[in-house]
Amino acid sequence: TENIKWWQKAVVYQVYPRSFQDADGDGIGDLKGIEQRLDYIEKLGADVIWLNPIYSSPDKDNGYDISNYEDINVKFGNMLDFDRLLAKAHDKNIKIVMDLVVNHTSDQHDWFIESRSSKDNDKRDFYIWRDPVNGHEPNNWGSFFSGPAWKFDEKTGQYYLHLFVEGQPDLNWKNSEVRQAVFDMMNFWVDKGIDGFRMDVISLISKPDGLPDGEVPDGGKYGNSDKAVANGPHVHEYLQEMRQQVLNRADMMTVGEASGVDIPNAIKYANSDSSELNMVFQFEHMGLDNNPNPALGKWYDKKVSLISLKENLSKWQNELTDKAWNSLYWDNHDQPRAVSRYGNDSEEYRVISAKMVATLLHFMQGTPYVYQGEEIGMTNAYNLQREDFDDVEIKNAFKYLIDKDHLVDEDTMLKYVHAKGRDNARTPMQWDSTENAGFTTGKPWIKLNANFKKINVSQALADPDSVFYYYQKLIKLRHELAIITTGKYQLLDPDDAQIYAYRRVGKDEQLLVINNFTMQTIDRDYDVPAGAEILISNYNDDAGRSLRPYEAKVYRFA
Ligand code: ISL
Repeated sequence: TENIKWWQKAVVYQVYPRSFQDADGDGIGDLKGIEQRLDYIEKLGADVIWLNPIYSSPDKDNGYDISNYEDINVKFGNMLDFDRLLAKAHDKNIKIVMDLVVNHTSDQHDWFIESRSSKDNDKRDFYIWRDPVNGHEPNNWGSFFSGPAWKFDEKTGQYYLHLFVEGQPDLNWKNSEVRQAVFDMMNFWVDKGIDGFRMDVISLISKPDGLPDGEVPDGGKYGNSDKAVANGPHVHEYLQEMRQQVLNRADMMTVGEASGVDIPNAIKYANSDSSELNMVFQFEHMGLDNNPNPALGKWYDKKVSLISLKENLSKWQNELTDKAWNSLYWDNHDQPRAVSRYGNDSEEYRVISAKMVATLLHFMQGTPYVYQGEEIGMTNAYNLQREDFDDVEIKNAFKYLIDKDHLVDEDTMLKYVHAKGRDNARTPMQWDSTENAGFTTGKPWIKLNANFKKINVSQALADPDSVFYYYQKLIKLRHELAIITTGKYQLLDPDDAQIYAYRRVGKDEQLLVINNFTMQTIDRDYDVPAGAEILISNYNDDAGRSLRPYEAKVYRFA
């Protein structure tokens, strides 16, 4: 246990500033609002806050298009507000991890404004410019958010690459001046005393030589740029350089968002030899409930099969053991709500199944991430209609998949968006049952989930059986019991399609974690030794071998 790093025992709470708490009444969450709610995060027991981007941005992709890395988005406040938030969080022993978005900038960033001004500008090579090929795009890559990944720029007659929206041109990491500029900017934040970085799509920064076409999925129009670009030829080299020039300057926590990462690459990114990052967000379990038609990608509304989920999560647990470190997450600002996706958000089962889903994740090995509202069992926002959505991914999906490419009809698409759309996670935090859920006194930037009168923080804090207190207990257990950090993971019954059970095995004790994924009562015998203690459970009594709907329990024994 001596070798355990602080971030291996930590639980991270993700704050999406736009939707957390508005202090100035403009309908948009802000830094002062987060400061007002620090007591709440402290009460939950989280060690670290990860802040989604708060930098200057035209907000073409909610802050993931940054126009000035060293300034704060005016909607969120200013640098003094940030400094105060950081100091107040540190007073409470809460660390702050910043989002780092350096695969691309905004097209309004000075670097890009210069770069696009002429072919011989100093900054031309900061981005990825190519001549047209036979009058069209340089290759067949599609943008992550529908449509082509190239934009033609009239002024200089070349295309620039944007893996995300047009307003997010990709930086050219091959250029050492780009890397130096990014490292200098990171050091500006390190010098302020922040505690780490969550690195946006860091697996995509090194583009393959020659930018070869991607594979076009059946029925699709564009080549898969994710597969073509992920874990590119120099990515590990660049991250090692970053480690040397920036990350080693302080005791920080780093997590790379690693779209398209596989196990061998994860072992490099998150190796325990401290050469690159501490951990990555892998995406495989997020893709298990994709549409069987690859041209529709994530847009689908069927639940994941428990067997495939087990197989995948167990692979990550087992193969990283003693080599690298896992992050653990069910949801974030890009994913639907955990209880809606993996549990059951009906009135009858919401609370119990939210606790089950939490139990399953929080006893695994890795650093758990809790996305704002998950800890009170917030659900997907089924009341939002096509005209209510704000997210550019959803808007583009309607535009391309229905209106242009006719791959799906509008009603079906709306069902898919209610199941998978990013705005499910982005509706305002539900603090209480007053107007706008206590989020703002103004007009909220996005519609609230209609269920806020029932599902909110003030209700949760008043109810000892709430999802909130269950998360509080899970976090406390992780802090207290080393086995949750160090125990060896062992999956039980991989072919059981209803129950997800596993052990964590330590030197002189073990944990047995049992989760009923269904609304049926199911009988199972796990040979629990007499005298085993129940560490935590989402029912108030124990029915032994009989597992009730969404029952979760954890036994501890020698
Ligand atoms: O959101 C996704 C699927 O719905 C992902 O494909 C997502 O685009 C990918 O994980 C990258 O996400 C990150 O970078 C994007 C930004 O829009 C996301 O919010 C961010 O988490 C571009 O910066």
